[in-house]
Amino acid sequence: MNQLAQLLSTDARPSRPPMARLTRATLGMTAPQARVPGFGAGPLRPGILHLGCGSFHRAHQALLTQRAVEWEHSAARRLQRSEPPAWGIVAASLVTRKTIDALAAQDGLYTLLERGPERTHATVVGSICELVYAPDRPEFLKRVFADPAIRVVTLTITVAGYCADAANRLDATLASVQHDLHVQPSTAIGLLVQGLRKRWIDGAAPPVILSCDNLPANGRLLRQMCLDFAALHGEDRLASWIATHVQFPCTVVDRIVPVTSAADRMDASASLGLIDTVPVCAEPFYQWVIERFDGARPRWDAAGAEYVSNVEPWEASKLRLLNGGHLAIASLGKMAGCATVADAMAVPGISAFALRFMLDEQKPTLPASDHDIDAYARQLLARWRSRGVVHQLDRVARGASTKLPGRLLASLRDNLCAGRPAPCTVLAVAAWMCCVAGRDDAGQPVSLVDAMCAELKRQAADAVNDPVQLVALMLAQPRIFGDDLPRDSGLRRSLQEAVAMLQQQGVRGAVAACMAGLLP
Ligand code: CS2
Repeated sequence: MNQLAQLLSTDARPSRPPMARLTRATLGMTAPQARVPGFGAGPLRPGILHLGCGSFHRAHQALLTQRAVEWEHSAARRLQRSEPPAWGIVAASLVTRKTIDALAAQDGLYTLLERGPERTHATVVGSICELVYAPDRPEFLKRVFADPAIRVVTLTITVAGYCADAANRLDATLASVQHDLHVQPSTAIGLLVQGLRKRWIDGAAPPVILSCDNLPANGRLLRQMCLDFAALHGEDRLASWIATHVQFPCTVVDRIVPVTSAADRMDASASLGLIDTVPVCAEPFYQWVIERFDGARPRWDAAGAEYVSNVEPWEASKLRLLNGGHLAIASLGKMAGCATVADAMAVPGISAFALRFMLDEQKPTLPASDHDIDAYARQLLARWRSRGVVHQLDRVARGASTKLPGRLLASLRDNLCAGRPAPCTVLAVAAWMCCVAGRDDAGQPVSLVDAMCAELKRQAADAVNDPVQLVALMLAQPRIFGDDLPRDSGLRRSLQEAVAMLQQQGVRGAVAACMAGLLP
């Protein structure tokens, strides 16, 4: 029996009463060192629908919503105003039911462990007021969407959830999109259009749709996907209503949120004095930059979010330095046999490599702004090196083929066009290719969860020792490399050299060669 199961078990410690489960009824029993929602134990009235109830949402938007609502409640008390607006979150999961069921057993409550280098703070988050596993309750989800009380719909559905093709249009060749169009909606895009259609028919105001995924121009992309879906469904008038009336602000979200481990579950339960089977943990840092929009919204700004007129400078530095850096570190780190980001950062040469990648190759591709990119890059090194959170490389590398275009290849293109060499980026892309081929420096298998490239992995395994064939196979994937990069013979050669260097010298040797200017 594992430790948590022992805590849950009634007969494991007969002399002590078993620990109770975290619920709204037991919230008052929480140990004093844990913060609890400042608005009391009862569920908030719904105001937000969230699609994609993963740990990132729970460590980020759900926490900031809690803080915003706490702020609104205390302002209302201070000013002796009536009850503040309702901003409870109806959290829907579209693909997995496990977390939803576990959260439902805790009335939507869970612990957020914020792990700094020295201390961990535990906060019970209570902003989720209802939970739904969408495939089980499609009618309920429709009713929630149609409810005018829902003024904002937020999304964290991962890059793949947008169903976009290489040209950033809805990929109608996907089976999920075909199913949505001809049977019934189950993707986020299909569900959004279904919900918006109902508001349109009802003559009701639409909610604001807020993408919180790490994608370039995430709001504009989401809008395009919805317009394409409505058009493909033969609903041009709906598409034009969406185009005119629905706001899709762009956002930039940032917080490192590792996979919750058994130790986190034990820690959360120990700091609460109550069993919590679904805590989340995160680094202390968080950032949320939101393009200004009209209409009601929670006071997320009082909780640390920023409303700005143009998110582009934040977006570019976040995607290219943080997420691009992460992907580079994950690909090299996995090849070096490391398990976590902090482990990879400890491999000789990787820290200096990461800094050069950010300052020499990513920074020149960023739009002009007054952001201090050098300070940002150094702060990132500290965040990546921190052993406060255990951030698994497997998680960063998950779905890498969908992350590569926005995080590494966009800047590579910019650098190629400007005639600037980008050896660190080339080495990072080569390391990803070697990961797909499936053997690390020690000849051990590399695990890479990437639903979009299962077939590619099978083919790459045959090319594991042949740089020319491996690079050719990879570049022949237009979904990842478009049709311009494969035509660049200089890039092809650079990638072949980098792959060969990784195969002969391993990650340490290849990174050293790159830093010494020996890789193109
Ligand atoms: C990571 C991100 O897994 C990944 O792709 O780069 O999840 C990263 O941790 C977050 O964007 C940090 O805000």
